[in-house]
Amino acid sequence: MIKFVHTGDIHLGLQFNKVSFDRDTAITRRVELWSTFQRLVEYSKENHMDFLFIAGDLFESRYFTLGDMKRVRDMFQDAMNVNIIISAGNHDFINETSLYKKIEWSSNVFIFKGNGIESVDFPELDTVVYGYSWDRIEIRENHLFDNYVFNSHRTNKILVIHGDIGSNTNYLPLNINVLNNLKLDYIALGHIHKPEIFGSKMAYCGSLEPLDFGEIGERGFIQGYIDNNGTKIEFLPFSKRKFLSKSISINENMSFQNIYDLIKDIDGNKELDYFRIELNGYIQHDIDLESLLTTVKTDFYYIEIIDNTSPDYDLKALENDHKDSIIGEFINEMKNKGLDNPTVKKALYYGLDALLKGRVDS
Ligand SMILES: [Mn+2]
Repeated sequence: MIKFVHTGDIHLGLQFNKVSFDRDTAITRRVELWSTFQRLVEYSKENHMDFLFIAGDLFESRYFTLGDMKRVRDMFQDAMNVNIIISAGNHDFINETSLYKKIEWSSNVFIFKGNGIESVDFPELDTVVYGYSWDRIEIRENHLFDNYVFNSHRTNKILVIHGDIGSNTNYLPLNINVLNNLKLDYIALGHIHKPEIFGSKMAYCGSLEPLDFGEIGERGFIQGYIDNNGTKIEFLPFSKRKFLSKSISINENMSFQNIYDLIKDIDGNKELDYFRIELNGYIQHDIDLESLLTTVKTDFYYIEIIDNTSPDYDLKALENDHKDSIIGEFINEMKNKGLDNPTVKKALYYGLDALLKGRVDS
C-alpha cells in the first residue's frame, strides 16, 4: 500500500493586491499561506505519507525570492521520509531563470523539468510517478499525450499535472476522457482552486488556503491510498480561514439594532473567517449604515458589507407629489386597509415598486 497527500495552488508569496483587503490583512494572509503549507508538510511527515504531490502553483514567481525558496528547501529537508514530487504550473513555470533550478534539493524532492511528460521511479514502493512542468505562462494546445507511452510496469501509476479540464482555455486544456483512458491509478490535478473529485482516481485538490471571495467555502487537500483493492481518496479541510458570502434581507420595519443583530448572528466563525455580507430590501432612511458597519466590525475578524438596500418610501411626500394620480389613490386605499397589517404594507410596497420603477421583485 502507498499513502499520499495531494496539494497544489498554494501561491506562496502572493501579495493580495487585487483583493479588497487592507494592508495589514494582506500581510497576515501572506504569512498564513506559509504557515498552512508548513503545517501540511509536517502533517505528511507525521502521518508517514509515502508521497506529497504538489500539482503546480506552489509559489508566485513574480514575488518569490531566493530566500523564500531556501525556506521551502529547508521545510522539505525536514521531511526526509516523504517523497515530494512537484509539477510546476502557470504561476511557477520553469524556464532557465526559475528559482526551482537555483537550489540544491534534498534527495526526497523531485521536480519535473523536462520538455514533455517525464517519469520518476520508486522501485521500493513499486510506484511510478509521471509529471509535467509548465515552461511558459500560457499553453493553448495540449499535445502532451499524443505520443507519450505510459509503459511502466510498476503496480502503482500516478500522474501529477497542472491544467484545465474544459475547452477554450489558455491554461493547458485537459480532456477528462483522455485522462481516464490513460488507465492510471491516480491523477493529481492542479489549477482549479475549487476542490473536485472525479470518480475515485482523479481530483483537483483546490487551493490550500482560499485566496479571495471567489473561493468560497472549505479548502484543504486530497489524501489517498492505493492498495490491492484500488484507489481511495478523500478531501480533508485544512485551511486556517474560510471566505464566506451571505445575503441578508432587511425591511423598513427594522431598527438599527435589529439589523445589527441579524449581521452579528450570521453563521460562520466570526473570529476567523472572511465575511462578505450583502444587504437587500428596504431600510429606514435615517439609519446610518456607516456607523452600523463600524460597530459590527468589532465582532468580526474581517467583514465587508455590500449595500443593495433602497431607502424606505416616504409615503407623505409621495402622496403630496402624486395627489391626483393613481399613485396617490393607491397609497390612500392601502392606508384605509391598514398599514399595520404586514400583508397590506407589503402589497403597498410591491405596488409602489411597479408604479414608480416599473418593476416587481419576484
Ligand atoms: Mn493556481
